[in-house]
Amino acid sequence: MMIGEGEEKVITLEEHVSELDEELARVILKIAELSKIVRRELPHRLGKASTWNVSGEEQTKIDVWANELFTEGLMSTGLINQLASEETPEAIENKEGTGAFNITLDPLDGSSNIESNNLFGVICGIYDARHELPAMGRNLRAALTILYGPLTTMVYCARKGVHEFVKGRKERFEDVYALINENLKIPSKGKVYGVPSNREMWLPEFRHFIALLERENYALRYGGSFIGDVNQVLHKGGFFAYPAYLDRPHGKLRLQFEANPMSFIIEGAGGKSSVGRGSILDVKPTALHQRIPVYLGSKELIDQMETLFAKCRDARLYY
Ligand code: AHM
Ligand code: MG
Repeated sequence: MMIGEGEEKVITLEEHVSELDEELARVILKIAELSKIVRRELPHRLGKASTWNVSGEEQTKIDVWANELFTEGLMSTGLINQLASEETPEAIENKEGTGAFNITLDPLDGSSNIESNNLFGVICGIYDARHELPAMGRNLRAALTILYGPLTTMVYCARKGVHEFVKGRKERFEDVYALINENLKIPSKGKVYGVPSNREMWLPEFRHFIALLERENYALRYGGSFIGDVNQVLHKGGFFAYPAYLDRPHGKLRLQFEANPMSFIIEGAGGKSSVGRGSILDVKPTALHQRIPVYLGSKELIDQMETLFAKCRDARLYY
């Protein structure tokens, strides 16, 4: 359901999450608050940090600062038992052992897009504390993404549909996330696809599948921002992949920080995720920062892709 311009009633994120368990609602609201601080601070913190994260990627100043902000902000709630961030090698533990949740955090995914003012955002996974990190995506209690684009939007899924909010929908709600889409459902086929470059390193079956999409006039829309690229698939239907490559069989994206929360949202909206054969959410993790090939989107397309892959014995297709 799209909330129309003429509607009088604005439903805030705070009102919407009041249906959830109170502690879970508090964590989601805390992340929303922190995301607004990052939005405000962005223009003041441009530039490279001259440091590298655990995956060997150069960090921006805002990567480092946002990571500290989110980590301190979330741990200070007393609701978090373990917090793992894409930006730090190990998970942080709550010494009191009081927290109800374990959190995975990508505080600024796609931050290499900042320089050119393209899309990036926050990705968060929330597990009950009994699921120690690294955890299986199927055990997620909730996941959310925040997209810093022309609009600042937030999508959350807590096992009861996928809902989208925008910051500043009306003047008197300038600093508030307000509902714009409730129970988003991803179209079963779709219109767009997004895949990264370096085609000569794609596996032959993947190349074949993309050729099929191109023959059916799917439009290529790839911005190098996982949240942005998947958000358009969520709205328009279609396909996104960061696939296995001949020289990088695990692709680029990280299971805990990127693939699991996004797959949870896509599946929550009636789409599918895949690791080549079967859902990403069923992958048993082996390491906190492990990478994994990611295929997700409209149900029909993922089914079609898996059928094609199944005809081939190449183990690299199956992670
Ligand atoms: P990051 O976590 O270092 O920002 O990297 C993840 C980003 C994703 O948002 C995006 O899907 C991917 O990297 C793009 O990679 P590429 O530049 O290889 O297309
Ligand atoms: Mg990332």
